[in-house]
Amino acid sequence: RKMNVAIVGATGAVGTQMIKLLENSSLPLGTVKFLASKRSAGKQLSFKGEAQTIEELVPDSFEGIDLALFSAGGGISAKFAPEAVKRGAVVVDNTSHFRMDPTVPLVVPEVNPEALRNHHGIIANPNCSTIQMMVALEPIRQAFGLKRVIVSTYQAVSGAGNRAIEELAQQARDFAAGKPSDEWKAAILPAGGDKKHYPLAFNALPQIDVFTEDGYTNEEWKMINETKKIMEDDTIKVSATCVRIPVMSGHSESVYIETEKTATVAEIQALISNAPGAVLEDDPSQQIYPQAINSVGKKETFVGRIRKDPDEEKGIHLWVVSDNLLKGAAWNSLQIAETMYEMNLFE
Ligand code: A2P
Ligand code: 11C
Repeated sequence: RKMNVAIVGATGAVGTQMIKLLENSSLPLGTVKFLASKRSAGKQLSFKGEAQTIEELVPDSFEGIDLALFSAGGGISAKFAPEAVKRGAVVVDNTSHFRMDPTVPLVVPEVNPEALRNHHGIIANPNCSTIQMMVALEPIRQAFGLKRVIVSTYQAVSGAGNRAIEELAQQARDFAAGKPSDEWKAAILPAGGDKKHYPLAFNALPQIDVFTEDGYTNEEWKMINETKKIMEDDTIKVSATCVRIPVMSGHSESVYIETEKTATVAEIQALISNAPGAVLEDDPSQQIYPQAINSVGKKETFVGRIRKDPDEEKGIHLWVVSDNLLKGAAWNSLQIAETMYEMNLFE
């Protein structure tokens, strides 16, 4: 049967990518509905070459919808995802709102697709920086065990949405025009909801999302908690430092791991080469390594700079890059829906 699909946040940085991916999806599409705020209602977006009018999101938007992909912020998901489920839709939610709810599967299809079987209408899409790390680490975990992860991220501004992209672009124009940096406007970054704002252009901000009382940010806690939930192992030690850099799209990560069994670089490279969703780009002699700009528009996660720690026999360093709007958000969400369809999980 045909599937009627709604995209919530259709005008956003992630929603725009969801629409593009849906045009080429393996799902048997019926109707497609684009939902956003009142501000966008009545405007048009193109779908498969035809104009489609954006509608204002209201509870009844979900009448007759089979699949709703949400990416309009946690507050919107909190309020409207239950409304969609009440009306018979399956929700794949790209916000952090439901992720740690024990009744909600948190899924990276390459890692824990079986968790989808236990859904109660809502499936959570993990945080972008977590997802790409899972794609790289799961094959290593399966073969050699995983004891510890220490990750530092270099995250692109598109993770913070369209207004943040525009803020960085304007600062770059101001720089080019010779305007001093204390005159650049910063109203959103590092975190829309926080008190102070700093320019990102030609800068690095060690804050993504707001701080918790222990000195970590929410983004760092997402990487820690989500890793354990997706890998279904609370004993893995995880710590993270999340940093925003002036890149438009493509998150990069320096990942240090300690495995249970000793592995060689060649063994890790072979695992990554054969891993679903991963691409090995690792040849220092030819200066081959993953780069954020090369990841844009691709669904895969790119892994390179694989090397042993000089002092820790079971320690390995990797550089992991992926398009945060695709595998980190829109593609992982749609891939969850396609996987559920293949598993016959839509009644
Ligand atoms: P709109 O463009 O109408 O404001 P981004 O992540 O790029 O900032 O995008 C956020 C998305 O969430 C946009 O599609 C935005 O729509 C949507 N959104 C924001 N607030 C609401 C709301 N109250 N109801 C529905 N959609 C919303
Ligand atoms: C960023 N990771 O790059 C964030 C965006 O929990 O879904 C996604 C936030 C989330 O800013």
